Amino acid sequence: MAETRTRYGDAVTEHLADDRPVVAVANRLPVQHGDDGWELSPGGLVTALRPVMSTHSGAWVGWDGGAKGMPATLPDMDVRLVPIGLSATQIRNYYHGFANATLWPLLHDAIEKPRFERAWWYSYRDVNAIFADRALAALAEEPGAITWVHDYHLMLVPQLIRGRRPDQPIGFFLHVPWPSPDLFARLPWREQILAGLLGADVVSFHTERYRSNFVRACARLLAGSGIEVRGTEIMLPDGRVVATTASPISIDAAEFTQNATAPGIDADIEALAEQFAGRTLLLGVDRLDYTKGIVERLLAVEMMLERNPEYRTSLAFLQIAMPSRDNVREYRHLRATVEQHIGRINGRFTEPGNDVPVHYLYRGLSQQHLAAYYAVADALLVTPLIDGMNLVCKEYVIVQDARDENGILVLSEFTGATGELPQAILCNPFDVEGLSYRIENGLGLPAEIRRAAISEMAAYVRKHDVHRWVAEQLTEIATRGAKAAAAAAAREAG
Ligand code: ADQ
Repeated sequence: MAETRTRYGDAVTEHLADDRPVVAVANRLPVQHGDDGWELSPGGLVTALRPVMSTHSGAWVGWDGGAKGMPATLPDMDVRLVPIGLSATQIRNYYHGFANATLWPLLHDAIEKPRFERAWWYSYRDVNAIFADRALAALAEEPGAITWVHDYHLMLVPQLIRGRRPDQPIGFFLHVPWPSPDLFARLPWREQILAGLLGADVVSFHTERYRSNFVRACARLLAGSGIEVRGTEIMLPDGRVVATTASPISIDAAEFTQNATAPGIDADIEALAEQFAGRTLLLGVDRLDYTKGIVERLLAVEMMLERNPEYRTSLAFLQIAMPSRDNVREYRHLRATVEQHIGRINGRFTEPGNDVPVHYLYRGLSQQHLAAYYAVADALLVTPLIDGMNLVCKEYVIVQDARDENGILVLSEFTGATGELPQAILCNPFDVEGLSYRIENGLGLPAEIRRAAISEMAAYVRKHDVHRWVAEQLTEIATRGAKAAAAAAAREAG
């Protein structure tokens, strides 16, 4: 771990303008109990925040997930853990309800119908107030700290902190898309959510489109409240200015490169190469979520098998699905649907005496195991119907490049990542037949072209890695916070 700290430390200080403490506020605390005791949990947000937490002091405020006996600080880091316990009713109403069955589908273009329940909203308000109280208590112990609030679970927190700490630098980052104002307008509590976010000095999104959707929602739904939009800034009636930015998140490219070349991975790769020997391997890696286009991907593979009988023995598709939110009915339904499709496809196309064409793992894997799968896959199919960013595609190009491979990345145009990785084979997953042809055509590209695309995408991801994202975010929050405090002091004096 000491070695890890040095690596992150070098990478972060290279970018970082200041080293003030950070109080991060996110739905979940980033630790879990593993075989060797408490460890950092996997997942996009933890990966993103880990570098800053290894070089900054501060605190992380989040739900303990019901875990008992959690350590007081992050393993090997100078960051206090501030655990919040939630009742069974709060978990049902705030988390499974408002966060995952109202906001998640609404913010993902309502591809599943959002459910609106007043009891869920009241619980969301209450739980956001608890998070804000705990963040304020943590801030009292961290003079000069920056507050960094994350994601759709906590959109009221910036305003709740602002009300009690007018001079506090506050940033908010949304990890999911922001839909068009027409869609967002369906939310019965839309003004409250917008006002909650406008408590921050900086509200950030992955892409320019989400940012501009948000600003347009403010202009339209808060018209008459005295706000004024000027470019990317929103002027509030009390004189405060809220900046909005587009800041695509990324991965720790150095860490994935290291995973791809670590001792031990060769044995994993060899085992997989043997398992899929003589077959072209297509791979999907996702949380099992209806936004990820897993069904469309399966149907596209089915069409390929239908059109090309030789593929039935020469091609394999492996879907690795991480269990997710199985307390929400849409997710249980999705799992059943995915497993039905897999059963049907294998039933139709497994040739006697041969392996099945579709392989399926329903579990989380270690980063190193995942790297081995990325290394051997001839194609990664990233086909979300909508996805704020998507980190899996960035992980794949880094591992492929580190292993000098020439796999293809088939990437949905409805991911945030699409704007950053134009060398991918872009696809529209709603057009399942078109998707099946895109995959086929991609597999037919000459090796040098595929290799060049991987290498260009990897170079981009290495340059725009998560360390740079963290540094830019914190610098922006600190700068904007200082400006706001100076403006407030001037208003008071004058
Ligand atoms: P997610 O929807 O969770 O994140 P994604 O960005 O793809 O989606 O990140 C998933 C992470 O989980 C990746 O790091 C991946 O390696 C890991 N993972 C997936 N399947 C796994 C498995 N079976 N075992 C182990 N690890 C697995 C949300 C938004 C995204 C946004 C991120 C970060 O929905 O759009 O990119 O936050 O902001």
